[in-house]
Amino acid sequence: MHPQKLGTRTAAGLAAALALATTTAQAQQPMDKMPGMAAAQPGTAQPASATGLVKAVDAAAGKVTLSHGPIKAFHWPPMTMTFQVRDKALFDRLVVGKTVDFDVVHEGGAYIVTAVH
Ligand SMILES: [Cu+2]
Repeated sequence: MHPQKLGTRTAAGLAAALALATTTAQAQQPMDKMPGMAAAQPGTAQPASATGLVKAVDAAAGKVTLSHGPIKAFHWPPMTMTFQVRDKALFDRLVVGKTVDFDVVHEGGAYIVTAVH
């Protein structure tokens, strides 16, 4: 047995394991759910305008799924995603299959449709 060598090897192994754990933890930082959305500015209360095709509505849950074009204010590419809808009256204009212009705000970590044109 060579206790000193063993000790050195174990310490080196531990350091490597710690380095790996740190890297893994950094890789698991919470991100926005959709690819390409990580650059969204948190707390952007200014409404952004966009155009989207209504894919699905869930009025009871207050949600709409839109296939929207790029939203520069949020640094978003075109994508399909679900938004919260602020006012249930907006569902009158959120009809599946219809293309709408809408305003969206980023508030409290959620993306909320505030107007439909
Ligand atoms: Cu999106």
